Amino acid sequence: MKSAALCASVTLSMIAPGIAHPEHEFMAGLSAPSPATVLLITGPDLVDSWKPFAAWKKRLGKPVRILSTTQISERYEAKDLQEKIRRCIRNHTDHLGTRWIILGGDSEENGKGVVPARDTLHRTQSGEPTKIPTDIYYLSKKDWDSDNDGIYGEWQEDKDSIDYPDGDVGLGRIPVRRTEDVKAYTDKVIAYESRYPESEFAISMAYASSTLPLGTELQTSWNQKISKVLEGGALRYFFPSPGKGKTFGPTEWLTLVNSGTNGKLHLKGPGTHGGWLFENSALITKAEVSQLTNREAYPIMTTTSPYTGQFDRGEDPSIAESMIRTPERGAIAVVAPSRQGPSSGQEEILSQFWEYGLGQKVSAGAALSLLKAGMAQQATATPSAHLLACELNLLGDPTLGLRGTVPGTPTVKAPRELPPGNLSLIIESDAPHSIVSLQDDYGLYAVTLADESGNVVFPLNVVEDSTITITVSGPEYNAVTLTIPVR
Ligand SMILES: [Ca+2]
Ligand SMILES: [Ca+2]
Repeated sequence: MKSAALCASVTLSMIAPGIAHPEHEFMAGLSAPSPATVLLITGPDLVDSWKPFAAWKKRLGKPVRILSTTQISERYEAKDLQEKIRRCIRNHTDHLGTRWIILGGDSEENGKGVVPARDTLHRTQSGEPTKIPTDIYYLSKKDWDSDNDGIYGEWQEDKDSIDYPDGDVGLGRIPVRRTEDVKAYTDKVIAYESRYPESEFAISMAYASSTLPLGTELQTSWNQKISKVLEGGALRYFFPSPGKGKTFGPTEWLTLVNSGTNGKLHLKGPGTHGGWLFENSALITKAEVSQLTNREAYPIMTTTSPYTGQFDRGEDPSIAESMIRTPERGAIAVVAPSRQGPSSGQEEILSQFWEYGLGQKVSAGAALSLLKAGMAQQATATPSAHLLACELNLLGDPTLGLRGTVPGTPTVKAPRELPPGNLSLIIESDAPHSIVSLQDDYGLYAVTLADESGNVVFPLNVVEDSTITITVSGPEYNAVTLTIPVR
């Protein structure tokens, strides 16, 4: 069977107005053997499990290359797996047009787990040496071990070989262990990108504090920052205020998430690996997460609560992992510290995640990278800022947009069927500037942007008895797919 061909002009003439981190940058890698906008690294046993996720992302204009740690280990020369992974990632970001890195597996201490983290050396506030899983190492141009002693990220000895993300590439870890975890997370991503609530959910943010009243100064500061980037939206505060008889405990927290009204959550307060801590030692743990009922209304969360994002422990899951892994409930992505987290003076750091993600409309992964790029100067100067840059992680899909507007579901018109041969396929929608992808059964693939009327023309050669699949998507839309038989 002859495979279908596309006119080159379609794929080469694309523009991406107003998108700071364009979905289409993989086209820069056209000369590469296999352009991969997204590189997903996982364990050999989970490669097949990730394929439906990759197929979904491809429809949305983000082709995914899946590589297993075994393949990377075989193809790259370096002294250990983590260094091979770093070199593989740099090869993809420097030469193959890759814009997002997904670490598609959990990590455990001492270089174990599905996708092991690189542990780097730090000192705690009391001066004790401590190792921290450092996923930004994987974006680094350098190897974090100047003195070549196998101890990475030493403050003095390795200083010359430590660097920070520049904001161009987004990275996230989806800390799954089993096929069921991958399936559950894939289902949540598809819901987030195609069935996102068409309500105030997108533009409502809740800022919750589990044990302390929030000061007016902090509220004013967040109001100023968030109101600039969440147009027409609302920021609401939740905290206990005993003087006014107001409580905010696990019950209120569950109600908050279950209400399906706040698509963005920030949580402040004490925490542990296993849960968020409230007054009177009450906890939100994995057990409470399993009782949530927020099906298909999955928020993006940031939290400054210590250890809630400690993905690398043998004991599993941490509370942030429960939030993203639990099927049909919880969150779609969580930015959380893997260790102590920000001091009270640094508490506002995560407001920048929202400012970048909503203000510059970049993906979750790029928003965290930009935040860290902004920290670089301080991190180079002070160990505590360096530690913070290493311990804040995005757990979840880094390619996701933060959804700063109420999305709509496009109405898409296309021919019911097509005759084989050369033709101009016209797709009409009510979705201006949407991302339109086209695929057939034989590997044909093109992505383009709809014009301001929502229309696209694909000049192509279609093959008899095949099926053309069209998907219309975008940051302001719920993705719609239709299929056109060729007869
Ligand atoms: Ca060293
Ligand atoms: Ca874990």
